[in-house]
Amino acid sequence: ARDNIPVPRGLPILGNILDIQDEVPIYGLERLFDIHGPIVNFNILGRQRLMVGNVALLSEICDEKRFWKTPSDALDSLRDNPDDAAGLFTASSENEMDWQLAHRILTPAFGPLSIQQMFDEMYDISTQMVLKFARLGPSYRIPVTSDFTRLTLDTIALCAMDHRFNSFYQDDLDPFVDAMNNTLSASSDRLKFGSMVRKMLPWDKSNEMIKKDNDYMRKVAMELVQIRRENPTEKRDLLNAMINGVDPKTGQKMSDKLISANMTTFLIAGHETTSGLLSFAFLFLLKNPSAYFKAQAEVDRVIGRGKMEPTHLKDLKYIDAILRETLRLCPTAPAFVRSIRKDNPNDVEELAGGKYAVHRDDKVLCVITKAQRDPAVYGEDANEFRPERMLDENFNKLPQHAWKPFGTGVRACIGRAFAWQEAQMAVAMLLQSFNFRLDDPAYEMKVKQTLTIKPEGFYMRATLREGIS
Ligand code: MNH
Repeated sequence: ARDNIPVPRGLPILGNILDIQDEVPIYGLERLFDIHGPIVNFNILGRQRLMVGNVALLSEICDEKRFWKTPSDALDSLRDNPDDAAGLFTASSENEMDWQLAHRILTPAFGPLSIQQMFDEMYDISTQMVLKFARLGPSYRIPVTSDFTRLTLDTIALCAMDHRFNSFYQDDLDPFVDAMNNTLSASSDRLKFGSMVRKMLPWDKSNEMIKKDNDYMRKVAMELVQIRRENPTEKRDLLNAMINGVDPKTGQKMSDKLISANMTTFLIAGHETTSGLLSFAFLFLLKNPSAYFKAQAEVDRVIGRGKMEPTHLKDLKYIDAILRETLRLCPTAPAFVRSIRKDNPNDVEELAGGKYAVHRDDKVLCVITKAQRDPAVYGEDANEFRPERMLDENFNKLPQHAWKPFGTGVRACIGRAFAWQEAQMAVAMLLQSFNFRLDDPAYEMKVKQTLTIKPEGFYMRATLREGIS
């Protein structure tokens, strides 16, 4: 069964490195699917990897009885120092201490009720963005991903730990963002030939720099924990949930190291992907005027000219569909990795009724940029932006594992409801106040990948709508 999985011919030692070279690493992988089909066994510097790129195979790999998440090599540079605790995102699935404990304490803190209570703080930051666009006016060339990064970073920091980065009042993004971007680019560069060679050179400094950046981020997070310990508050934010939370199963609390590891995780995982989602969503809207007008009409009908309230969120059905369709075509976290569960007694798991085999040591890359364009599920127009297919009545009929931008199973995104509310609010509040247009009408989507993906070189202009002041 293993022989049925295509193995693209590669070079000695280097393997398939050259096959996947692309400015956007994920495109390199997609090319291999186009040549070899929905499952490929490729090799990078002697390390074998399987990858799947259609819904049928993805659904099997998402089976929680047989497989589970395994942190990918690409996350190595993000991984916490070995003597530190691991954040939820990078912890291995059998890590009883770090993942299980933090997961049990944090799950209610990310539940629907807690997220609703964050409405006012999210509104505060969104308003800062609206005021910025209004005051700078149509002559301001909005650097879309930077301004959405200001929004999402400030929002997670305020909601998670009552900290204000005040990014909308500064030209340069916070040094924390620089440190984070450096480690994210370094992770994604691991697939690039040039950087692989560079890393082997004795004078290479990249590992030292990653360590420096990681240490800086950890230091910022540790300070925030200490400040809170010295100045306790009643605020119901994530930091207090971690400091005061008691694990219902073991009665244990989270250590400061574990709290700060997760604080860093939230700051990173909590803004990069959502900012990419909003950027792609606005690009799709500006490229698809009929979707744009429907979304604006929905905002006018549901919210009107007054202040947005929490009760409006559930009625923004078309905006939900836009966000879902955006994450289908441009899942900002484009892949995840799974392997056979440790407690699964089978050393081989068969796929497609015995046609293929996954072995105990295999890591399987689930490439959702590809699977979420599977014509068998989404039809011949799978590559087109068509929010209607994501309206509730259609979305609820999709196969269970056809749409996985938030990952799957117990290791799925804990921040999904948070990200959703934040994105709904940003889209609604912006469409309520402004008419947008592309700065350069000829701009075509160019993707930049630093582990996550976002559009590059995308600028827009905002004009206040009539009757808004
Ligand atoms: Mn998030 C896990 C995508 C927003 C915090 N997130 C994941 C995974 C995906 C993902 C995919 C699973 C990765 C894997 O299997 O290896 N996350 C997103 C997307 C958005 C997003 C597309 C926004 C859009 N995530 C957020 C926000 C937060 C957050 C906002 C925090 C406030 N995500 C996490 C954490 C995990 C995670 C923490 C790890 C959960 C776990 O393993 O238990």
